[in-house]
Amino acid sequence: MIFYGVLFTILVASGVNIQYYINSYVPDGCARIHNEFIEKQATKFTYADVKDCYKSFPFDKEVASKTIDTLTGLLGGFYSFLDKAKESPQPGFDFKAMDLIAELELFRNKSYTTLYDFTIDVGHLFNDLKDAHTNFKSNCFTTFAFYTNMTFYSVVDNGEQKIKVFNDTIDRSNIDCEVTHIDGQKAFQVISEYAKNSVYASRDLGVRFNIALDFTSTITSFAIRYEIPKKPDITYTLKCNNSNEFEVKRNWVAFSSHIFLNKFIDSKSYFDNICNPIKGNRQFISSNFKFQEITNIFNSANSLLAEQDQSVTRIAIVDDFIGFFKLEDFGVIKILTEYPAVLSDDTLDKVILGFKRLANTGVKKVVLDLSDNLGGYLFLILFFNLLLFPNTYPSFDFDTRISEQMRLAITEQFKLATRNNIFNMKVYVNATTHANFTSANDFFGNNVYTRGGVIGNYSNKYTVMDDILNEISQFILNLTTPVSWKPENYIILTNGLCGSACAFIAEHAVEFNNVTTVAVGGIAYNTSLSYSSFPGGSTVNSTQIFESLGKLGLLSNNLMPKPFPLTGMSITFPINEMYSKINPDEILEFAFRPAKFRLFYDEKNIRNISMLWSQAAALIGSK
Ligand SMILES: *[C@@H]1O[C@H](CO)[C@@H](O)[C@H](O)[C@H]1NC(C)=O
Ligand SMILES: *[C@@H]1O[C@H](CO)[C@@H](O)[C@H](O)[C@H]1NC(C)=O
Ligand SMILES: *[C@@H]1O[C@H](CO)[C@@H](O)[C@H](O)[C@H]1NC(C)=O
Ligand SMILES: *[C@@H]1O[C@H](CO)[C@@H](O)[C@H](O)[C@H]1NC(C)=O
Ligand SMILES: *[C@@H]1O[C@H](CO)[C@@H](O)[C@H](O)[C@H]1NC(C)=O
Ligand SMILES: *[C@@H]1O[C@H](CO)[C@@H](O)[C@H](O)[C@H]1NC(C)=O
Ligand SMILES: *[C@@H]1O[C@H](CO)[C@@H](O)[C@H](O)[C@H]1NC(C)=O
Ligand SMILES: *[C@@H]1O[C@H](CO)[C@@H](O)[C@H](O)[C@H]1NC(C)=O
Ligand SMILES: *[C@@H]1O[C@H](CO)[C@@H](O)[C@H](O)[C@H]1NC(C)=O
Ligand SMILES: *[C@@H]1O[C@H](CO)[C@@H](O)[C@H](O)[C@H]1NC(C)=O
Ligand SMILES: *[C@@H]1O[C@H](CO)[C@@H](O)[C@H](O)[C@H]1NC(C)=O
Ligand SMILES: CC(=O)N[C@H]1CO[C@H](CO)[C@@H](O)[C@@H]1O
Repeated sequence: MIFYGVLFTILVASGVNIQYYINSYVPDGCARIHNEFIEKQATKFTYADVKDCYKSFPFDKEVASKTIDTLTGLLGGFYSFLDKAKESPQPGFDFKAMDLIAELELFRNKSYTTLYDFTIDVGHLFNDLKDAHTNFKSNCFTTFAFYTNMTFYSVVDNGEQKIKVFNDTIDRSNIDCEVTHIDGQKAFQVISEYAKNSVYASRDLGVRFNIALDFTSTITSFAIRYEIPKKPDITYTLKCNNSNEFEVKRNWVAFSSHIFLNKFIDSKSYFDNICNPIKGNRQFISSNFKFQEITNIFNSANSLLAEQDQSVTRIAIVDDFIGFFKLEDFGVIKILTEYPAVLSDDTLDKVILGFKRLANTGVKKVVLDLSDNLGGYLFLILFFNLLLFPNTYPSFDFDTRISEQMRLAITEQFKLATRNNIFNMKVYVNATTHANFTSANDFFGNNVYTRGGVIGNYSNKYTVMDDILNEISQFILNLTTPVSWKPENYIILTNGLCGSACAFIAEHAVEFNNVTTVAVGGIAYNTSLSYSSFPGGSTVNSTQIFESLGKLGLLSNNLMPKPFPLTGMSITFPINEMYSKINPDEILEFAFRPAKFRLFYDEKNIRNISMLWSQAAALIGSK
């Protein structure tokens, strides 16, 4: 099969460079890190070392100004939600409605001491949108992660929400103790504020609260961070076994891996090789990998079950992708990602075999666990939607905001038909007629909508080509008869961190098939919690945009943005919008969709996922 490369995901990448090594001493933070690395093979460093290294690059007004030019050019030209993001949130959502370009313009007059301060401040502006897809990053400041060797969870105890210690690799007797205070403030308050201000991967604050405590995902959490914490240490007040409270003071320790540590000897080489590497000399390493290197925690279907759990039968596992389990009288399908390392006919065969084996056990109820899932290929969305619900159409409708720049790029791509171009709209068809787009104007149409007070042009609605759907359906039919479960036999279980492609699958199950949903965790005093986040649209990064424009000969066109002043900088964002089926004028990214049912974590189900699965399965068929 041809695997359709459109991405619905948030893969954050960072740049590294070729190894080079000169034995000289420079008294700066980056050099101290290098020396520790060489002399002691250290991969853990002090707060002060990393802070001094990161803050060794002075603010440069010229770099800042060019960065703002590139950002406003890219967003103005290609960001699908530029105007939509100016509208205030629907009830249930919490984000800053803003004119992103106007806000960026304000940075031109701001002054900073260091490049770090500028970069982080601009990053925070993007984060205020609370959209995991829309990000500004510099590789310069993602080399280290900060950690205090403690992770947390939250329970609701007699109506009171508490924070507890999930794991403490320094003193295991602290595990399960209540954290009453963090730096003297109520722990629940501190985590909630962190979720509100610093977590950005959901527009739902309750989901952000879950993410703040999440230690399996690659997204910044309270316990594991990429930004320099405000101070070098943190004090937790613990209360264990109803005994007296006591304080544990921990230093933030900064972790990195050999891959990055081999790239520099001092701040100059750090800058040249990580912040601004020479083009062509860049390799990308996903932060997934980085995170695994740092904490050795990873998400694999095999490691979901803490120990050999007698209550669970493993039916089939396609590792790092999907697991099939049977418990009591129900089945569990755990999808970890739609971005498996290998996507081939063989992988899909194995997935289909898992479905078949689970069906053959005779289970009549299925929990579809989509927690901690950050998305992946459009191809796999279609595959899962056709496999699970062969009787409904597998896709939503899309459209694109047609700026002058977008119009030019799509028009040129129609003429030149270059390969692997993000402006290639011939992979889609008219959503009404399912006819191919034969010209750019066919695609553009003449829809005019007012969003955030701005009148804008939007393309005809489009969807996926029937040929692609038929091929996937045929592939499935070649291997199996349609699964026998009906939509009412499923329940979707998530912690709300079911993003992008995952959100697409969940929203499709709900909107097209009435599948019921249950969300776990969140903030207890809020009655509702989203089952998915950032459905967005397909996402691209700035590198892809510049490469695609390059193929069209548009890089030096006056309308188009100029590259970032530092090659380590990049942004990602969605380039199209996805519409609800039930409310055809509603953009899913901005639609608050709470789960029908709600569960909370407790001291047991936080460590024993099969208990959570049983709680979810018990809701199948209930009102
Ligand atoms: C941009 O996206 C491409 C394709 O997914 C990926 O290979 C590349 O690493 C990304 N680059 C950055 C800077 O994120
Ligand atoms: C920046 O400052 C200049 C001069 O002080 C002023 O004219 C301009 O309007 C300011 N720009 C913004 C975006 O605030
Ligand atoms: C706590 O962390 C240690 C060290 O990484 C690990 O061996 C142990 O399994 C973890 N405990 C729990 C309950 O996750
Ligand atoms: C803290 O955690 C890191 C990463 O898991 C580990 O390498 C280190 O040994 C831990 N420190 C202590 C003192 O246990
Ligand atoms: C709390 O009790 C458990 C067992 O009851 C024990 O293992 C643990 O060390 C105790 N924690 C503290 C801090 O006393
Ligand atoms: C998890 O909970 C189930 C159901 O209560 C129980 O049968 C099983 O033994 C538990 N597993 C572990 C590893 O504690
Ligand atoms: C595509 O669909 C729109 C309605 O969404 C319709 O107005 C338009 O004429 C169609 N274009 C073609 C080429 O079929
Ligand atoms: C539409 O385009 C695809 C490939 O771009 C082609 O395979 C298909 O035959 C076309 N369909 C029609 C009806 O022209
Ligand atoms: C919308 O498209 C029309 C026709 O191409 C053009 O004249 C107009 O300026 C566009 N409006 C906006 C807001 O881009
Ligand atoms: C399905 O099977 C038929 C007959 O074996 C084969 O020709 C066709 O290529 C297969 N289709 C897919 C999509 O695998
Ligand atoms: C879903 O449920 C609603 C109301 O309960 C009903 O109107 C609708 O037809 C159902 N849709 C499907 C696809 O079953
Ligand atoms: C869904 C919902 O009710 N969300 C609310 C949860 O609480 C915060 C803060 O009180 C509100 O901002 C949310 O709207």
